[in-house]
Amino acid sequence: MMTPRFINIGERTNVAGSAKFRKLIISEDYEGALQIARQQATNGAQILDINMDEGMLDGEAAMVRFLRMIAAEPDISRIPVMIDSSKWSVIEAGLKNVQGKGIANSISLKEGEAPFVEQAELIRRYGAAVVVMAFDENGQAETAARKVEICTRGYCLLTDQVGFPPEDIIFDPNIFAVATGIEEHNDYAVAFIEATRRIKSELPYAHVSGGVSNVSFSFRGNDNVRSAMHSAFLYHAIQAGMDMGIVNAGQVPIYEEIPIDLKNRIEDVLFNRGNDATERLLEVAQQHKGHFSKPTEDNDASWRETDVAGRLQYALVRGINDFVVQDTEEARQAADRPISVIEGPLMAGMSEVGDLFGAGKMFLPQVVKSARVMKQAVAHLIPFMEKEKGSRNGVGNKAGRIVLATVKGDVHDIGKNIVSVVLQCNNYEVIDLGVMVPCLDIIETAKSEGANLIGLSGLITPSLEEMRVIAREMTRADIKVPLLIGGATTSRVHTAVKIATNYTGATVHVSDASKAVGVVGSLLSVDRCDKFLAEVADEYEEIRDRHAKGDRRSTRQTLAGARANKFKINWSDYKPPKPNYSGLRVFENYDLSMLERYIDWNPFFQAWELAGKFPRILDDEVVGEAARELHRDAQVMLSRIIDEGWFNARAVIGLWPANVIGNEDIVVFSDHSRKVVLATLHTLRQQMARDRRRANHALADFIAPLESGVADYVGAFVVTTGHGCDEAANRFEVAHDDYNAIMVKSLSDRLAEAFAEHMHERVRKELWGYATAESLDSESLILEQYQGIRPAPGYPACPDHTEKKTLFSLLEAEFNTGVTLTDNFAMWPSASVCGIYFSHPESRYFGVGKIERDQVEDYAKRKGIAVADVERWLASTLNYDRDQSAEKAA
Ligand code: B12
Repeated sequence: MMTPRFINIGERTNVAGSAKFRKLIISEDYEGALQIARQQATNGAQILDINMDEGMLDGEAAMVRFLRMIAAEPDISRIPVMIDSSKWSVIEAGLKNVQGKGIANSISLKEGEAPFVEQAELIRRYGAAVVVMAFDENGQAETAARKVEICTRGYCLLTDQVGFPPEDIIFDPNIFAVATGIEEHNDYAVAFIEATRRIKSELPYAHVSGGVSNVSFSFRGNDNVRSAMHSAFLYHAIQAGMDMGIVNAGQVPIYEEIPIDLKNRIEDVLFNRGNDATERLLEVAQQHKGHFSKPTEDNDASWRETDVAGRLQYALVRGINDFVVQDTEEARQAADRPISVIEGPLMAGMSEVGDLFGAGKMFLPQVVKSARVMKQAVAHLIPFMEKEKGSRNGVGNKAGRIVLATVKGDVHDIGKNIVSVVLQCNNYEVIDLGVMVPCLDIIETAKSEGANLIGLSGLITPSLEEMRVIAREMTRADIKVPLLIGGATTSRVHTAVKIATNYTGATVHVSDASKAVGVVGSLLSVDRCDKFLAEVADEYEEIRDRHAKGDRRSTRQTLAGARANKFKINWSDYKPPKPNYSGLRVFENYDLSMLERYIDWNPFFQAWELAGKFPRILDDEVVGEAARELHRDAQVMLSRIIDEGWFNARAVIGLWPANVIGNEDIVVFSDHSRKVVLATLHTLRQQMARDRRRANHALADFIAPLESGVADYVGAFVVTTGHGCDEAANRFEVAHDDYNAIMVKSLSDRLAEAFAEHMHERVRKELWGYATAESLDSESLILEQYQGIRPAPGYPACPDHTEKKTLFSLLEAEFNTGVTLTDNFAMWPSASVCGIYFSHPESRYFGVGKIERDQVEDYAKRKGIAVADVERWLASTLNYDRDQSAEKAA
């Protein structure tokens, strides 16, 4: 039963949640859309959630237009508006246009503290309240402990750092589906309720909200059971303190009126009582209605009965390559010239693919499969076209020529390859120079090939520096074509502040493959280019302005001050566990089947741009079908990789006596006498202004100082599953099968990460042996619910990639694993991970954040290198402009 203090959020004005509202907005029937808002208000919604996140829409414009219309309707504008978007620009546009006090939905710590604080400050300036998702750098919180931990962190930042009124903070600690058949999900409802109870008691004045319908997602198609579940869930969550939620109020039955048998079974599921709770609910649920399943097209061969053009088009849109050569040949024989097959049915099919992708109706894996059909068809036609002396690549008029490269010192290419495929699908010619490409090669190729655009990709932070250098050299070489920047570590801010300022031509950051097509299209369009560039220039100018102001705001304390607030462990009370052996252990041809259970599938789906958490993503209403198919294909390939031993997995693990000297240096000793120093690992300390409740961490804090007399230890590792990967990918590439080439690389990455996870478990349980009794399932491993950490150079806790050099020499890693380091400290082969092991129960991951010049100078002295070198490698970690600082010094 709902108590009066619970606030209903109406969600029908959400294009993602209501097909009717979406249709009205897309067809620009804003009057009709207004009716929906009115109905929501009349039906008792006390807040209106408005969401315009739809591929076909200009989200900002739609949000602004709708908000302005609402403002003129007194019966609607009497209730507050929640501006809901995953895009910050839409939220900001909404905040500027909302009447009265709005609510921004949502921000999170997903990208770390800096953007979180920046966005919160703006929201505060607009006087709005904020919804904070329980989502941080490690993903969405699933357990009560993580939900509370993230919300507490968000709360402290908002109240201490931003000065946000606590009563304007609404936490959304994630309601996830229960009764999915996956054991780990059984606690999701209790976790939410428990987290709500703790948030309400521990974080004064803050509110708790959530999307209630998620909880019953497993019962879609059975509205009776779903709404009974919502009612029961709300009954308990509200008692725990939940203040508001997205609920279809009119459809929630009164708690007391739910038939007792159904209610008991639902509550057993919600509270995870008994192993058979889901089955017992299913028994009743089935009395109401059976499960729906979509008819499969797999066995439907009727499409083979259409004409050849129809078949080619069908195969392209569905990515079916079984008959591609046969059909292309038939089409060729019927056509006047081979090129007509491309310009006719193939291009028609691909433009349908492009439209569907643009409209958010097809997803990346499906598009890459379509591209495979196209490539294989074109490959079949090329010899015939060459006979006719066809144009370059044998294909008719291209929309533009783009040079793509992963920059020098970087080996990552999955993202670049995906962009390349997507651009080719859209009729651009791509000259892909591969990985580790020196600046000069990029410039010379762009010149000699007359490229219309240059695209650079990079994964690790040293690549950011390389991109800046390339931009400068492009200016010097008098190149004028637009420069596109992409890859995991790149950002709009870095592009605007550091790269665009070094290039006289246009520079545009592109966050993912789907956006690449639109950006390239605008840049190469005679009509749209100037307007697009002017918008980018304005936007980047604003970013630079904000960045300059932000720089001044983000005060840091001195290194001495940060050291005084270091993370303190009482060493006199603690005896570090002694490893079962000391020195190196080498593993060759490691059994790949051992690694399968450690795979974290979430980054895999992210790489393919499918949004959602595994395994829920497989049942997702929007991307579920694409995700299932991709997962199925991945399983098939994984079995082949394992059964046929495609990769040679190699690892080296080292465990040594170690202590801290000074404040941040970990000295590694050759043996237990602790007389001979093998190497020193240098760590960096957080310098953000902190109150006493939170320490300024450095990884060295987790190891006993030498003067404590406590015998402590440290470990390190390099693992790789990359040997054999490029060869496997090449086999697919020569068969024009980018889909499987990208698939094999992304699986090799997943196995590398899984290998690191597996070896860490072996270290804890056996090689170091401090957690012999540990027994964790895959989910808990992914959530790192174990003692000890394994930070990797380059990760936020140790941002200095050059430390890999020390690790490699300690581990004799090149010899022991065949992994080498590039000039910029990327590892080759690409699917490799290295890191340091800490065993202390209080050791944890953190981000060093930005550091000041005093620490840089101290660090340079400790490492015995020049300050300028430290500044170069830690460029994106500096809290000051090193160019200005160098000028001052000079
Ligand atoms: C998967 C992953 C890995 C995999 C694979 C990496 C590889 N193949 O090289 C493994 C597990 C092996 C790995 C290892 C490491 N990783 Co890693 N990894 C990631 C992770 C989780 C995802 C990266 C990814 O593959 N994304 C999917 C692809 C498809 O996306 P993408 O490359 O960004 O490309 C898309 C867009 O950016 C864009 N795009 C890309 N290029 C271009 C180019 C143009 C022109 C355009 C228009 C668009 C465009 O379109 C693409 C498609 O949408 C990121 C974190 C993150 N969330 O990004 C960390 C991350 C990249 N890794 C990081 C680090 C530090 C490492 C290691 C150095 C750690 C270590 N010490 O072992 C190693 C280095 C590996 C090496 N070979 O040197 C850091 C880098 C930050 C930094 N400070 O340098 C990150 C950001 C994690 C973090 N938050 O600290 N990693």
